[in-house]
Amino acid sequence: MPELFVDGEWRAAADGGTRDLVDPGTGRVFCTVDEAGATDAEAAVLAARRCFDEGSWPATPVAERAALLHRTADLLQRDREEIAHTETTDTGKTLAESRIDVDDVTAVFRYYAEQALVEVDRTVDVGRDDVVSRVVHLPVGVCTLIAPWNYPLLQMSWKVAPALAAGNTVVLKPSEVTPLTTVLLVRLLAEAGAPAGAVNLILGGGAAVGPTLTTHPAVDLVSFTGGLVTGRGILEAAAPTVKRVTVELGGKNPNIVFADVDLDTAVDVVLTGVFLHSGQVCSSGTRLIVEDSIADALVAGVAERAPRIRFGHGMAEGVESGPLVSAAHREKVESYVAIGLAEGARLVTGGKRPDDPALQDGFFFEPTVFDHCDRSMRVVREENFGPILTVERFTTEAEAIELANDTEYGLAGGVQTADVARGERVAAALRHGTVWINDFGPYVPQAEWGGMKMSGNGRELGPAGLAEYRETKHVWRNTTPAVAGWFKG
Ligand code: TXE
Repeated sequence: MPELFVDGEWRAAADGGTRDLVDPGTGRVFCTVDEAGATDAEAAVLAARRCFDEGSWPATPVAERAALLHRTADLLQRDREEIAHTETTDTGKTLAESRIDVDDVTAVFRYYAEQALVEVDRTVDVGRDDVVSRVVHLPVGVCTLIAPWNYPLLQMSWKVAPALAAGNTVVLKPSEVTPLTTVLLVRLLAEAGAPAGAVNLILGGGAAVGPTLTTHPAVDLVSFTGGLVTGRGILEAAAPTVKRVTVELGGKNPNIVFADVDLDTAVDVVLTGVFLHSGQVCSSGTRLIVEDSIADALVAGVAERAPRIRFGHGMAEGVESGPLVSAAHREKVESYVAIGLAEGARLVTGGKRPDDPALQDGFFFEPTVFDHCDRSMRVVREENFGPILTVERFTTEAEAIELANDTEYGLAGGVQTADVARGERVAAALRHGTVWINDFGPYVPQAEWGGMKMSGNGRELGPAGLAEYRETKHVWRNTTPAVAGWFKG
């Protein structure tokens, strides 16, 4: 079956384009998919526009839209194993992680099915008996939804579920590196009963289809998750037509550890925070900011455990971490190891590809720790999206906060301390969209997710994640029209 979905039909690319997909765990091509060009992208946008303007989806009663989301959630669970296997082959992440992703995504669809029904329209008391004033909410229109490769199904679902719940029509553009679970999701949405044109799918490279999807006058909103440079370009591309744009652009996330913590627990939190999914997480805790008096012990603890992380193909039993997503991405991560070394950071562990003969074909990279870093270093400041932990030291609380906020990003941060008041104080002072106290990483559908500063604008998840996809309109009705008498002539 072809992989592009336009106006309710599966089709191949107009120009016959295809792309080979590579299993990052083996380095081998495992399938070939259709690859769209600008003509297909435009067809998808116009199909979404027609569906929106003719009203089949926006006019569907909200309870029916919610029911479709619930049906999709049921289907995600029905196909959980197939989807998880596909995600693991496509991204390299472990099967356990992929299963968690499917369950999380299911919860997101259910959350927005319920959230869609929450009444947000209101009447306004304007202080006059002859006026009825209402504030109502409407779908924004045609939404382009662009997702990256690290959490393909999850990040697309954070966009699709609220967009459809609010009555928008959508064009999905997954990463060309990892498109397969989005294809499965679109199949399920169609099976669940999405009308033709409500959901459209374009696979393709950003440079080939991105301009059409982000500049076309028929598109009202662009929601993008990906890298900072691409995000900036999309904001600029969308500006001439004044589209609504929300972007989540990653982070360089601090994890502050005070000396009063239980050391073993702190080591574990730091390890999980930075090395999960080989560091390919936008909220990864890459900057360890540790109180000087325990720094040596904490770094030694992390350096002792990091090499024991069990690598392998994501599908293999007992594997704790998979490879990086591509050869090109591994080269980027390697370049940051070279940068760190050149900047004088002290390499404590890792910094290279594993020696294990069984890991030579996949894009594996060892968990890496750089000690004695400072914030002027590029390896500390720039997102490399790999398994690299940098260590900075502090002596006072104020210094820890200052270091943690000294980044152009602002997505997530953590503070580990036994002192509850201090944990709350530091959390309040951090300019990051999510702050964990004595933890690092959890999120829930009910709580907003997004960045401050150059980590982006707008929010996903939570009520705000639905509000992004709604227009607000004020309707004023004069019940007894009469001459105002303002102009006398
Ligand atoms: O991302 P891109 P890349 C960061 C991470 C990584 C870097 C680059 O640091 O090393 O970004 O990764 C689509 N118009 N993050 O190059 O280019 C593209 O096809 C429209 C952080 O893979 O941002 C894909 O679907 N779309 C991030 C999506 O944008 C365009 C997660 C993301 O790709 C486009 C991933 C264009 N002109 C990487 N060009 C996070 N926030 O979690 C590309 N795309």
